[in-house]
Amino acid sequence: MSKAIGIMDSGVGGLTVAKEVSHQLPNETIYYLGDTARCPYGPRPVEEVRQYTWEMAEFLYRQDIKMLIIACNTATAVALEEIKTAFDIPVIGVISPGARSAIKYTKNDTIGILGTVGTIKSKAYEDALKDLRPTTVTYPLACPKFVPLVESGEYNSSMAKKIVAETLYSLKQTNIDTLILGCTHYPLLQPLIEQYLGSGVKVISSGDETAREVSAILAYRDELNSRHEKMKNKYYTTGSPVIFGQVAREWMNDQHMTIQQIKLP
Ligand code: I24
Ligand code: DGL
Repeated sequence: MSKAIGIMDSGVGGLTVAKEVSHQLPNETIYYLGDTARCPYGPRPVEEVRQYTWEMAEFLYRQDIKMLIIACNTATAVALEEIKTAFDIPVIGVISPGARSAIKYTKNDTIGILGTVGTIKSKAYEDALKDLRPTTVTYPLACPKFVPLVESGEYNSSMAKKIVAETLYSLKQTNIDTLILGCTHYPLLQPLIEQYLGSGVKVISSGDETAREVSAILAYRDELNSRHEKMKNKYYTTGSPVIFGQVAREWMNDQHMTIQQIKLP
């Protein structure tokens, strides 16, 4: 089925999920929407995030997609359940795939969770983990400095190393053997996070795990594209298409992308 897969995020961070989807499913067309004009969502009140997430979902649904991925952890935490029930296409978020993968890896049932203030406050990861295994011990930690750090482009600097160490100091004192990166931006800090916590902690990127689920869902529904059905990927942004394009082109290395600025709602 030649329809596109819709992927939405508060900004450019969800491109980490889009890249993984396009890598695993090269025949698929992606329509990506980044609400860069209103990014970040992480520090915003729940009601605001819910409203914005609905607006994004309705926009992409109108572009005739076959499946919707909420790539933003903060948006997934507050709005996935209600959006899922409202649409007649599969809608998936990034939290369940990340939680399932963590449960698979942990040996001592002790799992750390990193996310924005909104994601951590919602307790969505803790709920997902406890649903899967009620005895799981969780250590949730909001990391409000990480998104600005990655967006400054300094995610490999000595300053980044220092911020990672300061932020994760308390977590290093625990006996977690698995850590969920519950935010689109954190995979860019993964090398520093792994270095600081050491090889005893398995680090899991929720976005990567989500991409793995997409092919399973489309295969089950017999809706995967055949080789000739791939169309040009489209990128929609609520902010500057020029700045969006700079990050998206470098990250996706997609020769044929079209970028269009849109207004929500
Ligand atoms: N990375 C992110 N956001 C930015 C950035 C970045 N600028 C440089 N790099 N800017 O997120 C956010 C603000 N903009 C976004 C575009 O619209 C207007 C507002 C992480 C992106 C993860 C895919 C560094 C950088 C880059 C290319 C790829 C990856 C990356 F330039 F981290
Ligand atoms: N996309 C957000 C998330 O995964 C991070 C950026 C933001 O705060 O909007 O939670």
